[in-house]
Amino acid sequence: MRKNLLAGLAVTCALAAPFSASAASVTIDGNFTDWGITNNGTTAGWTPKTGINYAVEDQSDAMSGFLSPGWGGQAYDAEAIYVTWQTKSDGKTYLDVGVVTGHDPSTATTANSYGRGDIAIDFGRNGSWDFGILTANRSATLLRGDVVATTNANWSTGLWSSPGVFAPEASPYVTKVASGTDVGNASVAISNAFTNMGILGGNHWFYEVEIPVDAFGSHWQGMNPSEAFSIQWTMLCANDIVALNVAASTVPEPAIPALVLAGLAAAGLARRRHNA
Ligand SMILES: [Ca+2]
Ligand SMILES: [Ca+2]
Ligand SMILES: [Ca+2]
Ligand SMILES: [Ca+2]
Repeated sequence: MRKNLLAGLAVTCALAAPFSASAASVTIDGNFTDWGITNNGTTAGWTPKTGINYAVEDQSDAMSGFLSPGWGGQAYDAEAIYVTWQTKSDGKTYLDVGVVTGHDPSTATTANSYGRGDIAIDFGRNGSWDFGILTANRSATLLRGDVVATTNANWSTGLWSSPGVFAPEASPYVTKVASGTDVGNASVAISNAFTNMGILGGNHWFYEVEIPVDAFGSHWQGMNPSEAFSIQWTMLCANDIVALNVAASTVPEPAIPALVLAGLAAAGLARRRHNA
């Protein structure tokens, strides 16, 4: 009987495997329509497809341009971040990240303007930033698309020590990778400017990034992260930050529980019939 039950589960799991591969399949091309995001001038346009973790913080030039922790209005508005992961036909799992911002990616870093920052990931959510994914070349060897293993000392930080408090020497907000160990290669695409995103107006840009999870070592086991993580993006002043906390298993995989339950029910039914 027990053998039959296990055999039933094995069949069920085999059936379930293809469904667990992906909460959402996206292509890294700078186009956000595959995420279910729509620039149709509505608040609902920010909402992605089911199974994608996301946070939206769309702001405008109102409130004297205050964005928290800094100022700058739409030109420094970090607006939304999206996260999902998928296992592709090559058998490898990839973490996919999307960011929408009002900050022009081509903004130069000068006396009073600040360029784009990198994506930062803190596995374990313990305040230690473990990886950066580079959106631009940062040194002779740390280049756009590199996945870099870091400690907090490897990161540059912003202008603010807390919301509204200008204190660059005491800023806790990580912005770009300055040094660290290159552990992998991500795909990075950045869109051209687009409009009609949400209801607050302005120009917007979309960053689309895909990271092979083997770069994360023990922080990722098989198809899912082995621990909760924080992920964020900002620009080099950190005037505004979009961040998301992701639980170790937050991507809905309804096909698995349903099929496992069906398998258990079938196994139970078989056992009752056998006993009868
Ligand atoms: Ca895309
Ligand atoms: Ca905005
Ligand atoms: Ca914002
Ligand atoms: Ca950490």
